Amino acid sequence: MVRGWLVRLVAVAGVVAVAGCTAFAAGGGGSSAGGAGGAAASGVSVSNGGGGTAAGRPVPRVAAPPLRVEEVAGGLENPWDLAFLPDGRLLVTERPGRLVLLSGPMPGAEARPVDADFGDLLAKGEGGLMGLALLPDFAGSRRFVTCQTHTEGGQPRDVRVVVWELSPDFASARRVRDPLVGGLPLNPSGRHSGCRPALAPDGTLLIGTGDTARGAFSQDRTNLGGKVLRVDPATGAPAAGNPFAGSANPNERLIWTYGHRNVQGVAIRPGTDQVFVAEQGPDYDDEVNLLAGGRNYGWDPSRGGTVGGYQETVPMTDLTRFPDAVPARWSSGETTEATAGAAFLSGGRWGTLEGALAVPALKGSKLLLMTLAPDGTAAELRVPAELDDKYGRLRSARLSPSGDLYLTTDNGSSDVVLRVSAG
Ligand SMILES: [Ca+2]
Repeated sequence: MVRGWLVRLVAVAGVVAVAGCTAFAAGGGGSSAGGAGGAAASGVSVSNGGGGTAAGRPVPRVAAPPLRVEEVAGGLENPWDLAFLPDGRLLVTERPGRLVLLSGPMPGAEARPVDADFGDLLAKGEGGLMGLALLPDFAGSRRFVTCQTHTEGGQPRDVRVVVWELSPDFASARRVRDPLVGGLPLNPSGRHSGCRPALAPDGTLLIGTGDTARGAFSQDRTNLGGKVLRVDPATGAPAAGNPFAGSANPNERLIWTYGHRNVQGVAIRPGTDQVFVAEQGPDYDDEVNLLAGGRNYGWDPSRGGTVGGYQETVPMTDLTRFPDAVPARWSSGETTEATAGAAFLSGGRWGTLEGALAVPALKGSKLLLMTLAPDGTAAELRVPAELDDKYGRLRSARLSPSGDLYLTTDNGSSDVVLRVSAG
């Protein structure tokens, strides 16, 4: 992993050529959780281990304002994603293959199962029932999409996006289009299955996918793994304006961006058309990326097809092999947090955090709050004490219509949905 980190450093230095590179190369080790007190007042960097890097420079880790964190519902098992229904109820996916309805958005909400058939699901490792998004016409159609694994004859087949319709009494859901988008690769182990859907302001459906821990998939534009796809949510067809719309290959026509490792967070910056994704690095360099259609994000564990297997010592953004690859807007540096979701804070009540990108972390068991420059580069990082190693692994982040942040934990059998609001 150290070798990979150094390779990445050299690659970044070669292109960005920032004097600060030396400083953060030497920085290392140092502050883990907490310890941002003095630095917060002066606004100076703690260390690379504190705030990660952006544009080749350390990101200052500064103190976070107080937040209120409440448990909305508990007793859940690996809740992977959630969505806010128009009447205030919440729909939650559990990775083993269950849909759950929460009676409301506040603490004390009742959790009830929604009857739905997940008999074809492969619930294994990181795979199963994953991301969830309501379709724009949900109020009338009651339709939503999920990302889920699929088996045929008991054999792992693919990851697919399925359209469901919720019954009028909220008690059941049935598939109305299966798949809307299919053929995303699936590793029988479930590893790196992605998969996050998100509706963009232009009405298209974005789908962040995983490379399934296969070396060649991310750079192969005929393969749907390690990509962000952009489709028409009504048909599953390539969205108008996709960068490879003229390709003879039907998979390539679905692609918005490629060269990703395992995209699990997709968030649109309020008031803009900027789409940010969070993906996990191997033992270094979790990334937050700003998407640009048609661009390569530089992950290639096959080293240009010169090696077999899955060589995770390559850089998360290999600017030597791919000089045109897009550097990350934020990188965790020499350690990883396992960034697993993304949502922007908005609504007017967040004070200094208004507009920040919230990124929950699994391994890091914390919430990262990033202030971004207009070009998306991370400018400051905050880790609120209320969400630093207090609830275990944090999976997903979604902003409610009222502007509160909802998180899911991902610890196993006694998981919770959290409501986070300005303190
Ligand atoms: Ca990258």
